[in-house]
Amino acid sequence: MRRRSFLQIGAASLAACALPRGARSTAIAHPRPTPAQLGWQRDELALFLHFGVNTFTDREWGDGREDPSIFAPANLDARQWTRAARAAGARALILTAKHHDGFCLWPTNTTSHSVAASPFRGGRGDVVRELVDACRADGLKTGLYLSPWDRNNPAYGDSPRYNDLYCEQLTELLTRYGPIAEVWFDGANGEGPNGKRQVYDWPRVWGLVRRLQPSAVMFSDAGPDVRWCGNERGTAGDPNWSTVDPSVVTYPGADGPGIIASLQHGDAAGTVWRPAEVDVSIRPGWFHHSAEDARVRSVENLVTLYETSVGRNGKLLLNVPPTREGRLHDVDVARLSAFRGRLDAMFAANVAQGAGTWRTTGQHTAELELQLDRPATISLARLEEPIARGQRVARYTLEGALNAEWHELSHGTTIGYTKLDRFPAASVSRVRLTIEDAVDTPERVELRLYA
Ligand code: FUL
Repeated sequence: MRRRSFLQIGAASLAACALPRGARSTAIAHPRPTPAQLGWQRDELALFLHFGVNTFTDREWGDGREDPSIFAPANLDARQWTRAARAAGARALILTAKHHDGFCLWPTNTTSHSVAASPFRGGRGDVVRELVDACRADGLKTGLYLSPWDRNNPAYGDSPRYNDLYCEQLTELLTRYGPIAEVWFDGANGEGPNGKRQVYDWPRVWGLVRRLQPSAVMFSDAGPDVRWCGNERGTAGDPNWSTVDPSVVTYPGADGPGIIASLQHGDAAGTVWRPAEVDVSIRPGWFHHSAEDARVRSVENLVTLYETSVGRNGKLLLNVPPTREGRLHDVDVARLSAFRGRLDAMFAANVAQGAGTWRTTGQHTAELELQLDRPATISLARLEEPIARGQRVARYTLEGALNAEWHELSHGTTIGYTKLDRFPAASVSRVRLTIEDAVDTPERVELRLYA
């Protein structure tokens, strides 16, 4: 289910993301990530777990009228989820504690529409607790998705009353379970069971999370810490700045062409650091449907997702939905570990060994030249900026030479945390990276080269 149609990004909106003149002054203090944002980005991959009554009705969006008695995972094993996540090299898991249908996977005091009214563990179950415990046992971070849109709760649309209830739910989730690394605010929004539309109090919600879990990052279209990448197809924009103009997307669910462009590309002159999270499912749907068991993404497809998310300065949030059993499907589990195997093989042998020479050639330009130990055939480059000091590079060219003559391997716009460039295999003994434009004096870029 798509929450909005993806708007074609035309030349006009791309132009809006180009480097504006005003961004060129070194007097501007460019934003930098907080330690939490930095840790979030360095994790590279997290798994998303869509699980709830939809798993049992075979739907993508429940309408809130589901009977809690249908929630009956027979063999729920959160350690199976976390082991699969580890095998995939993921560092965090984010669970839909409540999806749009309003069914709560923890025994909340705010509504009877929860696991407490289900047969799961005899009505004494708590899926959030089981996830948190499993994550702790396997050294992973926990994240929680709490849908703002609630199609079950009668208070929804009665704005102040529902805002209180939503904050109470958040308070339960953020005080009962120890450290929570990420809180996920979905932008999908519709009417409540009473036909009313809700007016959210986002400043209150964000303030509450900050107070209860100061080290957590908050995701939404409007951040405040990490932003939606603007589509659910697994591709961050190119360019993709981690800096944004906060006046463009001000609340989750805002829509419009300028908004999608801003989510996809960020803004070179942006005044806040708000990197892009790329949420995408391993299957056509977000929830498990056995009819889709043969439609799990291939390893090649997952590698492509990695390249268009992490490889474009984003973070990959890959959804792998538990089945009615309460376990990840064998096909998905096998695909996850094969995916990691493929990535490990891809990055096993960096031929760019030895020190290169980095030269700043102007206020916004620089050059890195590497002499390889011996000639090598390469087809993949991994570029990394030291983003703890911000994101600076706006345009670059990568060239290689075997003898005297240089030829272009790739060129690009932003780099940020990581930029991955694939190009036709080329034999080289020297490689040169030219930074042609930057929003500030470029810092040394790390360059790795692979076959
Ligand atoms: C969307 C929701 O409507 C989908 O069901 C899913 O949760 C996805 C991650 O976000 O907005």
